[in-house]
Amino acid sequence: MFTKILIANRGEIACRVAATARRMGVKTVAVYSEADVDARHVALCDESVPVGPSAARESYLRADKIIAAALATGAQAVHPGYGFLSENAGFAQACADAGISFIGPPASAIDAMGSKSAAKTLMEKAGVPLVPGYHGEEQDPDFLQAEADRIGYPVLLKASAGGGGKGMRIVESSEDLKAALASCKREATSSFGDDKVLIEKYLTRPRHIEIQVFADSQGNCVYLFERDCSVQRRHQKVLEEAPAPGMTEERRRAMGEAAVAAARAVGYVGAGTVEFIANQDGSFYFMEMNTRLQVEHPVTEMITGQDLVEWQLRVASGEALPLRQDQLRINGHALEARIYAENPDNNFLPSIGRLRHLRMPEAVSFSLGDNPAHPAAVRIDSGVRAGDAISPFYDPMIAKLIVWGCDREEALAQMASALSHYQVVGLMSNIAFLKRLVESPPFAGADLDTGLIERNQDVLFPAPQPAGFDVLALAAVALVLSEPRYVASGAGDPWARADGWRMNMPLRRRFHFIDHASPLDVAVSYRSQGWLIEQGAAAAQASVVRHDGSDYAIRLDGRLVRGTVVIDGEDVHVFTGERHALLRYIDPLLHAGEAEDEGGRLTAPMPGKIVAILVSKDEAVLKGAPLLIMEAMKMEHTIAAPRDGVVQELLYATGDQVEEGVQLLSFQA
Ligand code: MV4
Repeated sequence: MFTKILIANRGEIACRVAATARRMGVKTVAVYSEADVDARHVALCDESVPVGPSAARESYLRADKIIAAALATGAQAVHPGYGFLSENAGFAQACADAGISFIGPPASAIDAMGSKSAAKTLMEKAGVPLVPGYHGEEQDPDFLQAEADRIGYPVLLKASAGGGGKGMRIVESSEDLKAALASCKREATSSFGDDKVLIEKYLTRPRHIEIQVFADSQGNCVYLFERDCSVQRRHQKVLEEAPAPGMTEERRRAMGEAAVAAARAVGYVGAGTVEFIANQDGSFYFMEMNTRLQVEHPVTEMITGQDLVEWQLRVASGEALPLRQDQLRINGHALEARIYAENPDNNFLPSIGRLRHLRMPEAVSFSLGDNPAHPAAVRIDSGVRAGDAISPFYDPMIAKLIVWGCDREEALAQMASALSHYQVVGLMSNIAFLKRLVESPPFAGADLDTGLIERNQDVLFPAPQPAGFDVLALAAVALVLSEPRYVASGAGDPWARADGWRMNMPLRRRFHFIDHASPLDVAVSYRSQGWLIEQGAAAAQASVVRHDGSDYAIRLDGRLVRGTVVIDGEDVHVFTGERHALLRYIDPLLHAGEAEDEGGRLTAPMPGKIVAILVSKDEAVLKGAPLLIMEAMKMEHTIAAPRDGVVQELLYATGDQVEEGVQLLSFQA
């Protein structure tokens, strides 16, 4: 076994590899770009080497720098992870030439699977089923039309050099073929510099089912069963599971043996995935082979009880596969959801930012748990921690959430529950979308195909629901309790009392929220034991049962309501398990103050009494920090810092009456 490996990657897969290496007593070397100086994968490795600027092209994709780092640190092997250099035959060869083991297949196997039509020819020879079609050299339009007529419509034209859905045309009938062919060839030329196309029978409701294979350098090759990755959006996988729903033992063996034949045909060594496209009736055809470990490998680990990274290290160091085919079994069901920093309501645009608040369900990381017979119910593989940034430089995946259950139903319930307990503040995420997806009738009922998301837009992208009373009550209570006079309580200061004690009760305050562009007002009246909360026609007596950081349990007229409230500037996030509501908290006087703040003068917006001064002279405050509280007409109004700055002079004291328009304090930005 190696004593030291270099991990030529970042993020969750780099952390994933580091975790197994550590468990096996293998030292690790991280590489990192400028953006990743403080990244989790660097912290998890024993050593680290900088490899250049943030842009991947100048760092993680620089084979020369990665190999130099391996040589400089004495690493015997390089793990490429996925993406970046993982399927780069030139890199695999350069490692071999430098005397470093590439933890992956030989360069020749990567090359053989790189070209679509060449791979098809190889697979055909190996007896691997192909979609009925034509993938030869002859490109004469009349000939191709005759081939399409023979195959039967609809057919799919695919650019031979293409991939990922680019350069594809569905043709419904013979009359449309020539025009589609010309357009497909134009796109193939401009995108890939090669106008060669192939024709396939078009499968109307296909499933994406892939087989995990593993080969060693001694001629052994096994399959570790299948994963169903049909739930995709624009060729990006969203949910993956193992085993595939509806798979029969007979079909599983046929697909597994076809995948092993595919791997053997290219002299494969290491972890690989053979992708098939399957009809609803179960018939399946080879699509392509991914010559690396895949993002979704954990679902296979959970159902087989095997650590695939451990297998990779063993195989790369020359050992035989740990198990034979007849020793491999499927245990239970696993699902993986990819948690992304993106906005599902805006075309899944990546959402860049910092993870200002991150709460995860109880889970193991990068492992199967302690009991191989009963794997961990929840596993999270992530490359980021609370406070880390999702930058524009790399893939915006936050984490992979993996669950295991005795059967699919149990796994689905685990997934829904885990997603409910996953809280992210600071950027948009797809968590709510994933929850709707796993609970949607077609997914829950395993009615899977690659068009599932497209076809179920109404269920998956519902109109936003306005925040309910409980959510607004939690937000209002959290805002009251987060005010400095409650937090920084001083003995003898009546304003520090959380029980709502007031000299002239009752005091009624109004909170203005905006929820999906609709204003919502909540009135809070102080009572001896808590508050009366009113919103629209609803009202309830509220009291605090528990308050621990951002977690609240409040009683609303005898009902216990729990939630997490994260106040992030004017954004108030309320997590109740059921949902994540984002309310914009509007302090009208904060905004009035902005308008009335000229040259550091902060003026009273109305006549009233100063009831609390929350800052002292020379204190530095951040924009939006409450400076003092006025009371006018039995309502409290907070005067907040218009920007980051320093309090210079306090011009009034607690208890003073002030006229409208007088300067309250001076403030230096
Ligand atoms: C197909 C197909 C239907 N029939 N081939 C899309 C990307 C490329 N790698 C293969 N793709 C497809 N090929 C035939 N003959 C439907 C797709 C397809 C798809 C395949 C797998 C996963 C998701 C997909 C989403 C849309 C289309």
